[in-house]
Amino acid sequence: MSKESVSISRRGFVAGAGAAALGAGMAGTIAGCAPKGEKKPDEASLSVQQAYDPEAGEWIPTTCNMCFNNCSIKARVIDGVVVELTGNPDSSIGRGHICGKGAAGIMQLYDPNRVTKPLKRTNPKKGFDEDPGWEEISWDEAYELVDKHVKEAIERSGPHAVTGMSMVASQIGSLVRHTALGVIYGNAEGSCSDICGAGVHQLEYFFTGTGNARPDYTNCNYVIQFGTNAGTATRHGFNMTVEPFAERRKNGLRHVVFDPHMGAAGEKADLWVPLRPGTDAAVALAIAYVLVHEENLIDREFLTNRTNGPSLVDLETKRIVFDEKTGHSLYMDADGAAKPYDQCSAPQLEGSFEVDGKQCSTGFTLYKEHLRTYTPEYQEGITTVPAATVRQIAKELGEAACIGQTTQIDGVTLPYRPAAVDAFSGITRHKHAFLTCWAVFSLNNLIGATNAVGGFCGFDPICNGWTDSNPNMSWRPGLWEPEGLIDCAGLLLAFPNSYYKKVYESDYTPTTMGMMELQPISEDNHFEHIAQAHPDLYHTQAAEVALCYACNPIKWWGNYDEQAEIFKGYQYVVGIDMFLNESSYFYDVFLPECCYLERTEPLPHASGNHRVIGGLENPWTVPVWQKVVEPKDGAPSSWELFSELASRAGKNAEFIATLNGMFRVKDEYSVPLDQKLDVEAFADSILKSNIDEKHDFAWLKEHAVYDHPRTVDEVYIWANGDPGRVPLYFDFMLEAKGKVEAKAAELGIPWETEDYQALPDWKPGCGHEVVDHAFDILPVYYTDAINTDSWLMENPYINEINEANPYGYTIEINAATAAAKGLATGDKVRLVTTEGVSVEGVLATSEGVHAECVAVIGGHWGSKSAYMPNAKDKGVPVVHLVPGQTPDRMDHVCSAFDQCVRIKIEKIA
Ligand SMILES: Nc1nc2c(c(=O)[nH]1)N[C@H]1C(S)=C(S)[C@@H](COP(=O)(O)OP(=O)(O)OC[C@H]3O[C@@H](n4cnc5c(=O)[nH]c(N)nc54)[C@H](O)[C@@H]3O)O[C@H]1N2
Ligand SMILES: Nc1nc2c(c(=O)[nH]1)N[C@H]1C(S)=C(S)[C@@H](COP(=O)(O)OP(=O)(O)OC[C@H]3O[C@@H](n4cnc5c(=O)[nH]c(N)nc54)[C@H](O)[C@@H]3O)O[C@H]1N2
Ligand code: SF4
Ligand SMILES: [Mo]
Repeated sequence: MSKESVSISRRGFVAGAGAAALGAGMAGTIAGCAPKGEKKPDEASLSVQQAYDPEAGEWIPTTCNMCFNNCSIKARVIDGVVVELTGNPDSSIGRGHICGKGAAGIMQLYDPNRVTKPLKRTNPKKGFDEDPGWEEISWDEAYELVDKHVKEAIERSGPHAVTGMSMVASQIGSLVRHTALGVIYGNAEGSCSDICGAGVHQLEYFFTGTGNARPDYTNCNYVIQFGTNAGTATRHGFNMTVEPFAERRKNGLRHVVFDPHMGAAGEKADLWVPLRPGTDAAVALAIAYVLVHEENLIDREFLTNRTNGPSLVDLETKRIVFDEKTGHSLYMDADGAAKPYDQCSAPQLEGSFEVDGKQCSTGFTLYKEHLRTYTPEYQEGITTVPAATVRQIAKELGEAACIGQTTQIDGVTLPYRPAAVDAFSGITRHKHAFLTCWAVFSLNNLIGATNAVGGFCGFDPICNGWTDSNPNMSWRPGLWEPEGLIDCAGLLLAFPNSYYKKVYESDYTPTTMGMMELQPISEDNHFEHIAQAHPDLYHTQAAEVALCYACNPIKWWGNYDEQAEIFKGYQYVVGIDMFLNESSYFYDVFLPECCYLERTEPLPHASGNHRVIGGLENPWTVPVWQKVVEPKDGAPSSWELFSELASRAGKNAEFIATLNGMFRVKDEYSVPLDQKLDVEAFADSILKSNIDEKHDFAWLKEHAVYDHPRTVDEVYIWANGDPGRVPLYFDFMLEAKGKVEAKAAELGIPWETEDYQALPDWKPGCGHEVVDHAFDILPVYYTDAINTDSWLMENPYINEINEANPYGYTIEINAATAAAKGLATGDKVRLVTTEGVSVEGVLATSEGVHAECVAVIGGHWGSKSAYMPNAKDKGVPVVHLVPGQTPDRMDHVCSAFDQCVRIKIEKIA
C-alpha cells in the first residue's frame, strides 16, 4: 500500500468528475452540492438527473454509525451505489433527522483512503516517523496471525498477557470484541478511555436507577447544563433531543450553561456563565446553599420520603445508625422514637437527637450544616462566577421547580418539577470528578426534580418488555434493603446492578490492571493506563499483546509520546478499523472492517437502549441495521470477523451461548451451537425471543423498525407508588473507604481515599493553583455538531466545514487576554507546559472563552497519519500536553482523569 494516499476535497471531487470509479450516482450527489454554474453538463452531471429522478433506485432503511447515536436512516441506492442518505421518520431514534455527520457518511463509504484488504507490517520499527511498509495479505493469513499471537501470548504468560481495546466508534461491535476475546482466548484485560462519563454515570445510577439520565425535555421549563452541549451538538440521542429541546426553548424554557467555553450550548442559552475549569462543585454547592439557607426553596416532602436524608447519623463516627434487629437504618419518628426507616410513619427530616446514648443528627441536618462553607461569596474566588449570578440562578431554579405541585399523566398523579440540572464530560475530566458530579446532580434532589415529571429522569430505568405479553426483555431496579435505596439496571445490557452490594459484600482484591475491585463504584477500567506503564506500582502484570478495535488509543488518553512508548512495548498489536489512523503506526497486522453501510448487525443498540434518551414520547424501538451495498473487497463486519475467530478456535458453542445470554435469546430460538454464527439468523433469535415469531429479521428488514409504547411507570419510576429512595448522606462511601484502605495496606500499594466521604465538597484539581505566573492559561476542548471524536476530519465534507469555520482548526482565545499578551487572530503560537511539552497552532480571538482559557475542538486532532491525508495535521491536539501515566491525575473513586494543565503561550515569529 503506497503512502501517497489520495487527497480529496469536495470541489476536487467535482472537478475530476470523471469519478467513474465511484459510479455515476456518487458523482451526481457531489455535483448536486457544488456551487451553481461551476460546470457544464457532462457525463457526471447527466447522472445528477438520474440520481434525482424520483423513480430511480430504491430507499433501503438502515442505521447510521457516523457517531455513537445510531440514528435510523434510509439510503438511496441506484445500481449498487449509495447516492443519498436521509433520516427515517418512522423511527423514534433520530426522529427522521440526519445530522451533518450522518449525511457526510457517503464520503466515508467512498473514501479512496478507506482500507478494505488486510495488511501486514514489513518494517519492524515502530514510530510516527516510520512507514510500517504495509503489505496486503489474504484474510486467511490475517486470521491466522491474530489467532497465533493471541494464543501464544496467553499460553506463555496467562490471560493477562492480552488486552483488548475499544470504545464508542462501534459500540455493539465493542461488546462483541469483548465477548469474543473472553470466550475464545480467556482474555482478562481490557482498556478504554471514555473520559466522559466517569462519575456522571454512577450518580445517575444512584439517583435514577440507570446509568444515563436527562432532563424530561418535553415537560421542562428550566435547564441548567454543566459542561455539556447535549441537545445542541452532542450526547446520547442527539437527533432525538434537538427537536423537543428547541420546541421547549421556543415555548419559554430557560437555559443556563456553565462552561469555560461558549460552545453550541452557551451560544443558544439565555445565560452563558463562564467559569474556571474544574470548579463546578464550588458553584453547585453555592447554588445549594442559596436554595437551603437563603431562599428555602427545597422539596421537603421529597427529601423526607424519597431520600435517606432523615437517616440518623452518629455524630462521633459519622456513620448511619442501623437497627440491630432488622438491619435497617433508623429514622426519628414524630412520636420521638427512633424506628427502622420502613416502620416510621412521620420521619423527621431535620434535628439532633439522642439515640441509645449516642448523639445523632439527621443526614439532612449534616448536609445543611456542611453547605454553610459554600456561600456565593466563597465560591467567587474559586470559580470567578459573581455571587449575584449564583443567587439569581438558584432562585430561578428553585422557583421554576414548582415545588409541591402535581400533574396527571394517563390517570396517574405525579410530582411536577419542570426544572433540571444536567451535566456531562466537562465536569468529569477532572480529579475529584465524583465529588463534583455528586454536588451538581444533588441539586435535582433538593428541588425534588429527580424522577419527577419535567425533572431529571433515567433513560430506561424500567422496562416491562418489548410487547404487552412477552416480558423476556424486562428489568427494574432492585432495592438495597438496609437503607431502602434504589439499585439500578446496568448500562449496556440492563442486567440488575447494585453498587451497594459491591461496597458491602465484594472482595476488594484487584484482578486486572483496571483495579476495578478497589473502586467498587467505578465503571471504567482507566487505571490500566497507569498500570501498563508501571506494573510494579500495583503489582499487576503488563499486557504483551493488544487488540485494538474501532479506536485510536494513541490519541484517546494523554501525551502521545508516552502512549507511543507503551505501544512500542507490546510484542504484537492487532488493529481492526476502516482507516490507518496514527495508532496504526504501531500495529503489526491490520484487519479492515467494512463500512456501516456495507454490513448487517443484529441490533444497532444494546438492549438497554443506551443511546436512546427515553421519555414517554420515545417508544421502545428496535430498528434495523442492514447492508445497503455490498462490502468493498468483501471486508467483514465485526460480528463476522469475531465469529470467524471463534470458529477457527473451535469455540462456536461458547461464543454463541454467551451471546445468547447477553441478548436474552431463548433456547428454542438459538442458532446452532456447532456452526459459525450467522448474523441474520442471530438477529432472528433475538427478535423472536424478545418480541414474537412474526417479528423476525425478514419482517424488520422490510418494515425498518419495530416499536412498543413506553408506559408511565417505566418512565417515572415511582408512578406505582413503589418504595425506593436516593442517597443524600452517602454512608456507603465511608464503608468503602475503610475496606479500600485495608485492602491497599494489605497489598502494600499506594491508593488515595480522601474522596471517600459522606457529603460532597469542592477540592482543587490539577493545574488549579498558579505556581508560575508565566503559565497562566488552561486549555479546554469541546465537541461541535459536525465532528465525531478524532476521525471525521478525514471526511472531505467535514474537513471543508472545519476549514470554513474560523474556530475549526485554530486555538480560540479571549480577545482581551490576547490583547494583554500582545497577541492577535492569525498569530502562530506554541502552547508550552512547565515540563516543556508543546503543541502549535494559529490563534483566533473571540469573546466566547473564559479569560484564563484557550479552547479547541476535539483536542485530539492534528492527525499524524499520512494514510488519512485530509485529516493530517488539521487541528490542535492539546491532550498531548497532559501527562497520562502517573496516578496523581486519577480520581481514585470513579477513575476520572484530569485533563487540566497550565501552559504559557509563545508567539512563533
Ligand atoms: N457531534 C458529536 N456528538 C457526540 C460525540 C462527538 O464526537 N460528536 N461524541 C459522543 C461521546 S463519546 C460523548 S462522551 C459525548 C460528549 O458530550 P458532551 O459532554 O456534551 O461533549 P463536549 O462538547 O465535549 O462537552 C464538554 C464541555 O465541557 C466544557 N468544559 C471543559 N472543562 C470544563 C469544566 O471544568 N467545567 C465545565 N462546566 N465545563 C467544562 C467544554 O468547553 C465543553 O463545552 O458526545 C457524544 N456525542
Ligand atoms: N482530546 C480528547 N480525547 C478524548 C476525547 C475528546 O473529546 N478529546 N473524548 C474521549 C471520549 S469521551 C471517548 S468516548 C473516546 C473516544 O475514543 P475512540 O472511540 O478511540 O474514538 P476515535 O479516536 O475517534 O477513534 C475511532 C476509530 O474508530 C474507527 N471507526 C469508525 N467507525 C468504525 C467502524 O464502524 N468499525 C471500525 N472497526 N472502526 C471504526 C475510526 O476510523 C477511528 O479510527 O476518546 C476520549 N478521548
Ligand atoms: S447524530 Fe450520529 S448517528 Fe445520528 S445522524 Fe448524526 S452522525 Fe448519524
Ligand atoms: Mo465518550
